[in-house]
Amino acid sequence: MTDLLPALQSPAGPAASREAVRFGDLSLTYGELAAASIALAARIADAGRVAVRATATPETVIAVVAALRAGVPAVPLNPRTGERELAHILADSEPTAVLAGPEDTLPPALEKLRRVTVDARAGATDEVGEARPAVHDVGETGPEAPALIVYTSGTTGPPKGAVLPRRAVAASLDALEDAWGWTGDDVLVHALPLFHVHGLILGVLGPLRRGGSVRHLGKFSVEGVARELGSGGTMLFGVPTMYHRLAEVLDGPAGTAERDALAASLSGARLLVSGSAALPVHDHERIAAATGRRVIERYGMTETLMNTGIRADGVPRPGTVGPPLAGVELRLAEDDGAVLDEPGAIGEIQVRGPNLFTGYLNRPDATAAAHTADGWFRTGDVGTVDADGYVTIVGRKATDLIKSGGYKIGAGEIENVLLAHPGVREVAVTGEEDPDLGERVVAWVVASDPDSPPSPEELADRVSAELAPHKRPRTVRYLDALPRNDLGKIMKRSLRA
Ligand code: MCA
Ligand code: AMP
Repeated sequence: MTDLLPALQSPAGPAASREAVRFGDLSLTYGELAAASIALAARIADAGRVAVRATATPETVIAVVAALRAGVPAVPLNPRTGERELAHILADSEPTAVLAGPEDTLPPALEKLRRVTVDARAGATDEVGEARPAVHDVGETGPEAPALIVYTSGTTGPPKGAVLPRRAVAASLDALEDAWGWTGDDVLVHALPLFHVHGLILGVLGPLRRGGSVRHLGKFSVEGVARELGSGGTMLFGVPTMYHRLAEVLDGPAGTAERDALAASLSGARLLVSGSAALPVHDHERIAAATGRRVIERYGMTETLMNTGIRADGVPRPGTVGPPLAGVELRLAEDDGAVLDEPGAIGEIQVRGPNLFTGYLNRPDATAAAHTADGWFRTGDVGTVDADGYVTIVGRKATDLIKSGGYKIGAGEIENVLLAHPGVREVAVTGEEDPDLGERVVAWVVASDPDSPPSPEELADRVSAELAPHKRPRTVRYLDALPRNDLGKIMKRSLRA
């Protein structure tokens, strides 16, 4: 445990009485979290791999910390994952148990696994270490041992499990400590889901590694951000959609209580950080104008954790994601693999460093395809590097990846679900610009019976039930035929136009 979360080594450590996590009225001190995770680790020590139903609750934090403590890789699951996607993730990752809160009702696919109910009070009244043996680092806990397996969408096919070793988690969080002067005195505020890198690794393990604390809002709200930053929060993490919603309120008339409270709380924060997608310069400027504070961006990926970031003591430059973080090597390359080093060149961003994953679970083909022959990871993002090392992301190589609300969504997975609907003859899914979500999922549908096409709601519900609600098409457009080239390939770019 000392390798990743030293402050949680023992329930009686120096930080025992300090608040570690807070979700609404529920909070855990370091002592309570250490005790509960020690008790849980003992119950899962023999599990090869565990699934964690990653609700925004203290139980999820206990479950993940216990898995790290036991050296058992954890697979965080979106509690709203639909049947098809869940079946894929379970078949692929083969967990032997599912860790869930006492109140959780499990979907049938998870009911088949051994359920381990997380008890937030476990260990609290026990003589920990006497009533039952305390578990410290019983499983595989070397630097290359897998800590987490996080599923991420690709252009085609079902999501792939990115295997994240303990070394990558430690390296990336320490590089952020260096860039942001992140300490145990920081109180992080966020409302990010706990089944992705941003919310779980940066947003929970980040503060715990520093011995600081995190206040999770449960569900994003402008009022919640203002309240928590106005009462001790020092840092805010969010996706651009969240900052856009803050900017919308800040842009309103001064003198309203909501707007002024928000402006005051943001002005007082030490660090406002955006990531997972590009924050439009317009929103950067609106927030700066109302608060005098600059949001800083960092650039990462599930497979690489964090690659670049504006430093707390650096020059914030809206529209850029800052220089590479400590330990990260970054270069630009052409399609043919030629490395670009002339100033102003635009190419694919490739990275190398201790922050990288070890590969996709069960997918050596995809792992190999994602790397160059000389061992660099191909991000698929296209960017430039300024003379002073600042990176700007200008686009993405794949047209079939959509970033909506900061979630990566593959067009192919949605097309496969919609094509299985009897009312759909042909379909193409694209991303379209959206002021709130960045991009919104759009389905272009050729109905089997043009006189009675399936409704947009029916198609959205189908995708929500099979994949996840955030993957549902927000817009459905009906066509008589899809535009195809001479080879019969759908011309998505002309759909977008
Ligand atoms: C509406 N809803 C439906 C349907 N229609 N549910 C099921 N079926 C339908 N047909 C419900 C939803 O369930 C939800 O219910 C409500 O409507 C709105 O949901 P949603 O559309 O998801 O909310 P939103 O307002 O559009 O969400 C915006 C958001 C969200 C809060 C910004 O997109 C978000 O949390 N994004 C974070 C993504 C993220 O963390 N990405 C990190 C990965 P209810 O109201 O009950 O909720 S990237 C990463 O990790 C890398 C490393 C990086 O760089 O960070
Ligand atoms: P994911 O695969 O869900 O982890 O998302 C990773 C992708 O999010 C990256 O490859 C980028 O395309 C995008 N991304 C993350 N942070 C930023 C940022 N600050 N600006 C622009 N794009 C970003």
